[in-house]
Amino acid sequence: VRSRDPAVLLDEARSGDRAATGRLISMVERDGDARRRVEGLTFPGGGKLRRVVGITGAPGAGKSTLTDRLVTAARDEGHVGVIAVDPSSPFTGGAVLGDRIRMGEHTDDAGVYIRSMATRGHAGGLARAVPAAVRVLGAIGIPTVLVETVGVGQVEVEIAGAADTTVVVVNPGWGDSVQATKAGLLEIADVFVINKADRPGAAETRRDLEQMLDADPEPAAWRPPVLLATAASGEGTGELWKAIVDHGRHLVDSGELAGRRGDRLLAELRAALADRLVAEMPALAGAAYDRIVAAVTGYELDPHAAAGELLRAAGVGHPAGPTPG
Ligand SMILES: Nc1nc2c(ncn2[C@@H]2O[C@H](COP(=O)(O)OP(=O)(O)O)[C@@H](O)[C@H]2O)c(=O)[nH]1
Ligand SMILES: [Mg+2]
Repeated sequence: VRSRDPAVLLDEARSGDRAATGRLISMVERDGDARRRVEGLTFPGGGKLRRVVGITGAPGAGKSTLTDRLVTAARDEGHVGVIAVDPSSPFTGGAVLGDRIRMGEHTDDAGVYIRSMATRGHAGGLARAVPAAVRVLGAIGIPTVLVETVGVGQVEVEIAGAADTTVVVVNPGWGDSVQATKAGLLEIADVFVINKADRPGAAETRRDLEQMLDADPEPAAWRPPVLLATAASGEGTGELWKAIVDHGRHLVDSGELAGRRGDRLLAELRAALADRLVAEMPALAGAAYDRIVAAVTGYELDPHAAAGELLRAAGVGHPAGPTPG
């Protein structure tokens, strides 16, 4: 029986044992001690990632087909990891097979690690597990990670935003009906790609997107290029990879890479702190805990004020104020 010790698994994963890699990622998917140990072991190594690319867009836009093409392009630089968070992804068609997800020609390539991650319970957990899983891949020596997500919900956009470079995939005709989604995706896009350019309307969609970028009142130093691609045939996908590499160079040269990664780590720190405070508050606040919770559920005290009371009761808030009841 294989050891479940994360340190042993990490050694095995580093020497190319994909099953061990899968075990480590399964550990970070589940909350608990094992996850914290894996995080502790993989954190420094996870910082060595050269490139984390998010590929996001509506279901059916062609994200998986594009990702498959990008893996081929990225292989020139070394090993590649793929994390597919898209539940509609064909990668996940073999979910019962666990990690052994079918992905075109790459299945037999030992330099490509493909993994699907599903929303287990609440989607918020996934937003935390994905960056941890990406760090596992970095820590075992994979320099390039592609993360496919459906860019619809807030959490998905959050996950997509956890990449260094975010590619937003749209199709010809996109934008006619999705005004609301547009704004959110515009905000996170470093590169736009209009996939299925073999269909009519690609040029119009490109013009539409360029106009929206022109209208940006505060244009950033990097203007997202708007590319056309036909993932099905591979046309335009080499240019897409080149745009990703260009953006990566911009991030390094401008110092923005360190800034973005730092911001993300701070967000993780805040989330972890909030989790721990919530979990440990009953013990910290002692007898006051139940009383304050009852005051909230009884409509006597608003949740914000109650949070302040709890911090005071725990001895970590501002000096004592009046407590309810
Ligand atoms: N016509 C056309 N179809 C494509 C293209 N790229 C992908 N598709 C098809 O679009 C469908 C959805 O693709 P998929 O990659 O699974 O999209 P995802 O849901 O965004 O991951 C599949 O049937 C693909 O074969 C393309 O460039 N042109
Ligand atoms: Mg997909």
